[in-house]
Amino acid sequence: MIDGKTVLFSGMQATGSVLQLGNYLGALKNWVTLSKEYESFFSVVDLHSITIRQEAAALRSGARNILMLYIAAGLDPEKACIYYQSHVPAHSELAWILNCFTYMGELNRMTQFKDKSAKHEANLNAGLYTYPILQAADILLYQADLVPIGKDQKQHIELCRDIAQRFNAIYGDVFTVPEAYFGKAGAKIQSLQEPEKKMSKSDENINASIFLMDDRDTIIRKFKKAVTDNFAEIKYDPENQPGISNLLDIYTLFSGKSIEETVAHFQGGGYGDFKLAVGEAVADGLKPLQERYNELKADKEYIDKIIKNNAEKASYVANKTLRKVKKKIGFPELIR
Ligand code: ATP
Ligand code: LTN
Repeated sequence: MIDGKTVLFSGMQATGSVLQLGNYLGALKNWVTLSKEYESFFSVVDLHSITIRQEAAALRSGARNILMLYIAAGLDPEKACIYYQSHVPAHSELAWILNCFTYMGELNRMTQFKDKSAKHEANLNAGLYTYPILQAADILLYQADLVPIGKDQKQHIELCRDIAQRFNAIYGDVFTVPEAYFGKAGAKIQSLQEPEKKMSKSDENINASIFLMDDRDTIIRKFKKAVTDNFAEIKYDPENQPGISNLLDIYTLFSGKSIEETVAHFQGGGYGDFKLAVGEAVADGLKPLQERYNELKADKEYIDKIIKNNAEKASYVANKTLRKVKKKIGFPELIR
């Protein structure tokens, strides 16, 4: 809570230059809805991105693209504070402090670390390991009540809650203990090529993910190629038919129809027709976002102004929490 207002915080990594459909359906779409009701902070978490090696120019342009996609998806940057994590040094400072309130046993249990370290064996850096502590700092700095995310981030929010509660137990009520928020559907969109694993920006197989700026033909082609099964029945059964069930999830999120209605509608038809319908629904659904993005891209001055103003707004709130934390811990006060 800040000044009696419920606070929302979330972020996405600037890995790659564009978001994928799971980022949108699992997180961004819910941010847009929730931000109308809450005091909101949405960060492009570029400090998190460097846990995987990034090329400088690509990181810089990718981070800006993602910030513009937040706005193109419908967030109002005058209301919601959209900013770069690296513009607010308080994130790194609080992360260090929370490092000293987190146990290695807790970090050892993090499944994202296990997955990412298997993928990046040649660069097993300490940042990858302590990544969830920086994430906890992000959330706690803004006294967030609610963190809208996809299912894969559940464990990180639980750790954040444990760290907050541990700190509060020692120093009093310093941090709001946040809750995770998952949408009713879309919290886990699967890869189109390996439907037993989640869709991800950094998948090497470009056919596995729909990127938000893919053009209509590309979207339809990727859905046509989507891996399904041999049952020849359109049925919602994520356990046995993960590919078809994923397509049903995606279709319902764009068409507004229920799973039952959709299954009834496509019953008896082939997978080909259904895949084409999903592709068309997604292409139509992403069109307004794509148009808005292209407009924003042309308006450098407007985006620069947002970046500047929001870095100040975020810093103000974050520094307030950081000062309180430092005082409680017993660091000597600044003499002015
Ligand atoms: P990377 O491939 O670099 O790990 P990512 O695509 O997995 O990236 P993140 O930046 O880690 O995306 O996640 C941003 C937000 O999107 C988080 O809230 C995360 O839970 C959500 N998210 C990511 N992938 C999916 C998915 N497949 N389904 C639903 N939500 C997702
Ligand atoms: N780890 C998250 C990104 C992230 C985040 C956050 C999400 C960093 N800090 C704070 C919510 C709140 C991910 O999606 N990989």
